[in-house]
This record gives sequence, structure tokens and C-alpha cells, in this order.
Amino acid sequence: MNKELKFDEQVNVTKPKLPPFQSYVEKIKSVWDSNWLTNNGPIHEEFKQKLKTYLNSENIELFVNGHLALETALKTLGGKGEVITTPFTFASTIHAITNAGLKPVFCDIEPENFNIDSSLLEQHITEHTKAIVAVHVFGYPCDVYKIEEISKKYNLKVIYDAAHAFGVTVNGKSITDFGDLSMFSMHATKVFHSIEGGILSFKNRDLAETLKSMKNFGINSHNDDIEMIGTNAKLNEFQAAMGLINLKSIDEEISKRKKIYSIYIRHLKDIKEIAYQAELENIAHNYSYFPILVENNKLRDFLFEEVKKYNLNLRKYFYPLCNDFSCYDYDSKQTPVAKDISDRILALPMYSDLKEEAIVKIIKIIEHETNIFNKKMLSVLY
Ligand code: T4K
Repeated sequence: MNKELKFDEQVNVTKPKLPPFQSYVEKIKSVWDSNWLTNNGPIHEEFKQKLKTYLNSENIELFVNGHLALETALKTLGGKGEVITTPFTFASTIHAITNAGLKPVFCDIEPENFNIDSSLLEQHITEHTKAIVAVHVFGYPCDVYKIEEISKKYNLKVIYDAAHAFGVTVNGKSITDFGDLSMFSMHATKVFHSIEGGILSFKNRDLAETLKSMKNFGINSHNDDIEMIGTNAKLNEFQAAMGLINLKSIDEEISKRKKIYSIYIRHLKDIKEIAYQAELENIAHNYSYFPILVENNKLRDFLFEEVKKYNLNLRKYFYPLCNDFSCYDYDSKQTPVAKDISDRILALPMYSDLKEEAIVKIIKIIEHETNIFNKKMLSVLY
């Protein structure tokens, strides 16, 4: 270990953005005046309107977190059936599908952008298929045009887990323009957050009443009866206030992250054992994560462990693959590309107040430890 490279304080993969304390206090003052804390309060409604404008979406419902938003969206499909999805995602995607009474059918991913491989989708379609649940992994959009074409051909619904994709555009169009429904996470670790929170953006405006009711125990505004089995997934006024304030600076947040991305790639270019995702044409990205692909699994695991000595806490997003979880009975052999990516992936720190000198240090640590690993490997060989 090179002691000079050690960080004085822990550097994590992300650091939630907090607005100036006083601005939050100002915003939540009205909660004391109105005595209205949750259940579609005035700050919730203001937040919803502002999000509609920012995401360029006519239909939006807010949830207490992204996971319950996704689960609720999946429940609107009604009944049993299969959904084609990716194993290279956070546990939430697959748990939401399963909790909604549906069966995930795993499709392999593309090696370049880690998203579901649209050229393989058709081979997974059966008479039981209800939907495609694709994830815009790390905010990189899926092959949205091809997915739309296939979904029309087979009359399937498309639900995007857009947990990472807040603010992303494709050919100048909001990411919400694609698919029947998109779910955005507003968890503290995300590029845009409301402490915890989730957004559903959807095309069919008739869904609004159903979603409102489902997140409020199945209660509806028309009669006393409870016509569906709902849950409690409402976003409260304190969450909405945090979201509203953070929304004001979201463009600045993304542009700071863009600079961080360019510093990373400028310095990483010389480490031949490390690859990173290129910027895509026609995509306005949000730089939500900075994933790297390490040459092999042994080096990835070595780096993950060794950098902890420098107070650097990285994450293996996403390892293990969801089709390797012991709570399920699936098999990652069916998705070899995802297996390979998951064995080599590592997320580096990405947050707006990450300083250039910290980035340079992170890369030096990786370079230094990679050299140590290579020497060890050579000594084993000879
Ligand atoms: N679909 C996808 C594709 C997702 O990635 C997610 C969530 C969801 C659905 C579900 O959305 P939500 O229901 O969460 O809205 C984190 C987040 O908890 C999770 O939201 C996120 N994806 C996932 C990719 O990352 P962990 O287990 O890695 O979180 P944790 O606690 O280890 O935090 C990560 C780092 O952030 C730590 O190094 C410390 C730092 N941190 C974290 C928190 C919470 C802070 O500095 N302050 C904090 O308050 O899952």
C-alpha cells in the first residue's frame, strides 16, 4: 500500500447531495402552518407539477420509494404471466416482478452498455409473456426503438426501470417518451433525490386513478368500497420538499458530473486493464454512476478489497447477478454476457462535489494496486 495515497476520510461510491440547510427549513416551515404531513399534501402537488414539466410527461404519480412504484406498476398488468427482463440490475427489479405475481424470464445483455440485448428478446417470447421490463442501467438508455418495435409486433407492454435515468434524453426526447411506463428512483444515492422516493411516468392517463388508489390501500374517490388490494406507498411532504429544492439545481448537478466523467476518462486512458463506458451520440446522459470494467474477475476482486485500505469504498454494481440469488432458483449460465460483466464490474465514486485531486488519487490507487496485482501474478507464473 502507498500510504501517501490514503484518504483522510472515507470516500464512498456516492454522496447524497444536500441543499443548503436553511433552504430546506424554509420549505418545510409551511408543514407546521398547514399541519398537513402526507397523503397528497400541497408540497407533494407542487412537486408533481414541477416534475411533469422537467420530465416532459403529462402523467406522473409519486411514491414513497422507487421499489414500490415499480411493484405497483407491475401489478397493473394484472394476473400471472412472464416478463422478459435483465439479470444485470439491482435486486429491486426482480423482487418487484416476483412480488407482483409474475415470473421473470432472463434475457442476456449487451456487452457495451450492459442493457438488455434487444436482438435476443424475441427468442424468449412465449404465449405467457405479458411484458418486457428493461432497465436503463447506469442511466444509459436501452435500445428503445427496437424494444418498441418488438412490443408492437407481439402486443406486449413495456415497463422501463429508469431508476438511474432521471433527466436523460434520447434524440432530444425525454426518456419518459419510451415504453408504457417508466419508474425513476429518487433515493438519496441517486443523481436526483427526495431522500427516498419514486416516480411513475405513464402514457395511459386512465392509469392515474388506479395508481393513486393502489398506493393508498386501494381506497378510491368514487365510493366506499375497496375494489383492489392496495398498499401504502405515498410520498410525504418532507420528501417532496427535499425533491423540490434539489430539482432547482438538477441541471447544475448533471453538468458537474459531466466534468467528473471527463476527468476520469482523461486519466484512466493509460490503464490498459480498465475499460469504461463511452459517451453515446444523441444521448443527453446524467452521469449517475461511473462504472469500470476490469480485465478479469481476480483483479476486480483484488482492487475492491485492497482499495479499502486507502479509505476508498467501491461497489460491485451489479454483483451477484439476480439469476444467481439463492432466494430464487434461476441459472446465470443462461446469460453468459451478464455473468462476465458482473464478474468484472466496479463502480467508482461519482458525486458532484468530488474534487479533481480526489479523482486523480483514486486513479493512482487503482493503478498502483493493479501493478501490485500484476507483479503477484508474474511471481506465481515464474
Ligand atoms: N431499480 C434499480 C435498477 C435500482 O438501482 C434501484 C435502487 C431500484 C430499482 C429501487 O429504487 P429505490 O426503492 O431504492 O428508490 C443503493 C440504493 O439504496 C438503491 O436505491 C440503489 N438502487 C442501489 C443501486 O444503491 P446500496 O445497498 O448500495 O446502498 P448503500 O446504503 O450501501 O449506499 C451506497 C453508498 O452511498 C454507501 O457507500 C454510502 C453512501 N450513502 C448512502 C446513503 C443511504 C451515503 O453517503 N449517505 C446515505 O444516506 O443500494
